[in-house]
Amino acid sequence: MSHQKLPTVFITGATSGFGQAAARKFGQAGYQLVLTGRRIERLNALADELSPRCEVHVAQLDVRDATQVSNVVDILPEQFQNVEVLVNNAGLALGASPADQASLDDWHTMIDTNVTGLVNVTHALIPLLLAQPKASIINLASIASNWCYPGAHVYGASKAFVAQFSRNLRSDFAGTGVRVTSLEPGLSESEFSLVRFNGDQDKYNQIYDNTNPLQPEDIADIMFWIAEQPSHININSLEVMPTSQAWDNFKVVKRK
Ligand code: NDP
Ligand code: 8X3
Repeated sequence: MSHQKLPTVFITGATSGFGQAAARKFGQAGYQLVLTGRRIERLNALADELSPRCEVHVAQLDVRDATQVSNVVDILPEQFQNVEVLVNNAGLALGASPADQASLDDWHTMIDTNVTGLVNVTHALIPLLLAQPKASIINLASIASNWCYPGAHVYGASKAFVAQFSRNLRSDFAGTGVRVTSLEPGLSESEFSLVRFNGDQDKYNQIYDNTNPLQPEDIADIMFWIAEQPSHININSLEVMPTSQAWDNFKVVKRK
């Protein structure tokens, strides 16, 4: 099959959840894909699935490692250098226990991935994005960027960084073709909650059972809609929850 050469979408964390669904959504529309993540066998399987429809380049990548990130970008085949969409999606939460019971290693891993990793990838790809007449950076923040809940401590703070970084990038890129969006989903069903609770399937079930959560395909559809906006439109931030999720009262703790 001959492919019409469309722009490239660079996706971090394409091995699962939102990133994998985004690969399918953009790939089915014919975009070229650069699929990255640490689990290379999953990337290869996804490339096999999608390559009849689009051109795919896979690269094993741990976003925490700035050298790896710049190597992957430096050796991108020429055909994939027209990066028009960056989906900065790789990320994780580890644990949800109160701060005094949290692991410092987990805190560092969340900051290294959600903050440093996202910054590493963004910095490496800015030159390619700026070279396009129209481009989009879609950063996966969270409702936890905007709202507090017990046990969110470093995860929520790392996503608040993503939201504010997105706004600040907008300031710097005003007047260029590069748009930036902070995408802020709420409860969504993916391996996210298995990772968060160290593979505990019972906790995973408790979180999602009877909630009708967002699905990765819902988020991928939204990413695609953001990227496909006419070039004069920038979606600054987009917060989305399942209908079954909403805010609750502030708590007031009575003196004993
Ligand atoms: P998943 O756990 O399904 O996917 C996470 C992806 O991130 C995987 O592909 C994983 O790939 C990748 N990843 C994790 N660490 C690294 C790393 N160090 N280097 C490279 N890739 C990494 O979760 P979701 O799809 O649900 O989450 C995607 C993003 O959306 C995350 O940033 C998450 O915080 C955010 N989010 C999730 C919500 C939810 O409720 N699910 C809601 C709001 C935001 P691999 O392990 O192969 O490297
Ligand atoms: C993931 C959504 O509500 O678990 O970012 O923080 S939440």
